[in-house]
Amino acid sequence: PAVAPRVEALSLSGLSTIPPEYVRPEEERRDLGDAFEQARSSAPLIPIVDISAFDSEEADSAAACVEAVRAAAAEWGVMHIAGHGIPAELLDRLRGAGTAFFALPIDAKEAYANDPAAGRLQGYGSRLATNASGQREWEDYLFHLLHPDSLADHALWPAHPPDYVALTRDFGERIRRVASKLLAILSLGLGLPQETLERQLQGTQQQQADDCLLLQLKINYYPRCPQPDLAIGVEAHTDVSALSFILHNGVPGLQVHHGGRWVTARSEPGTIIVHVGDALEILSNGQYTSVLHRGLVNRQAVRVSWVVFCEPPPEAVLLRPLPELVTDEEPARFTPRTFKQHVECKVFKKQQQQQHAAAPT
Ligand code: AKG
Repeated sequence: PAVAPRVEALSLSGLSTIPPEYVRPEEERRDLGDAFEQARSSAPLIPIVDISAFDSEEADSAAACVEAVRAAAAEWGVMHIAGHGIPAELLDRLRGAGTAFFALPIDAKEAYANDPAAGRLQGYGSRLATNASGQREWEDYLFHLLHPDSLADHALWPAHPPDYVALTRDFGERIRRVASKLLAILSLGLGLPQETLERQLQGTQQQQADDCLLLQLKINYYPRCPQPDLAIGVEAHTDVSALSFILHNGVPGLQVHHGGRWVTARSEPGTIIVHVGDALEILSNGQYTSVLHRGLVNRQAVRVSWVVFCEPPPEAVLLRPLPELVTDEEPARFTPRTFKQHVECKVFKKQQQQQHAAAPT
């Protein structure tokens, strides 16, 4: 298969001008820039919520936690969560394992190369231009299913470093529990019983041996970029997931769209960033906001981020606004669709827009 050039190789070649396929359209370039510079600008701060308060004996603390998560999910669609219960040491070791994989020579990483054109999405990759205008993103990544363990293909997970599999599997199980807790809090935030959202996302088949919520891991590796005002690491998008969880190596780059401007996420040690994705926006009939976000690059430091997408099963569940939330005043804002249909429709719409943008007028 045609192997995409690795952005890491380009960056290491010491080039001072990036190849034209990485140069974003002029309209998008207007507000791009070096992530370190953008991080210095004053901007409102993404809310930080301590979810350990949900387990408090005091009803007031638990209620305040529900309200804080609800407000962040509604007004921002993103929050830093503290009190998630995943030991800082495990998070550090997980980051160490991913960093050690990316520290391998490119040739060694190629042993894990994916091949999206052949339908093999899991593995080491770089985004090939799928659009008519042909732009690429300034990042390489490693992508694989994380949970349930019974569906994970550990042969596709890095064998180096040797603790990658055990650490990553442990992290997956713990993030799964955090997802359940957040879905319970978010259900209460909608004024519904706490099991509502998870039950809806899992589907109604009770007899399944496996968990129906899937977790996918994407480790993003953003090399240094000599022209960060022309390139982008990950272009602006909302996630198709129900929730996404993000860790990073402390280098700025993630920006979320809020109040008509881009806000750069700060490093809040010990917290995990959580995004509301499209699936939750649909179930909540728009009460929770699927946050538009993007990844910027910079001149001085490699950025690495770990994103876990928590998704419903592709076809077994119909995503639609919860009937309790649909009223005469608040009619359904979304038509029913499976997760798979939602993803396909989104990709199709984007291709159409890009073809339209690239077509001669
Ligand atoms: C993605 O991989 O979909 C992202 O949005 C990455 C965000 C980040 O690197 O912080």
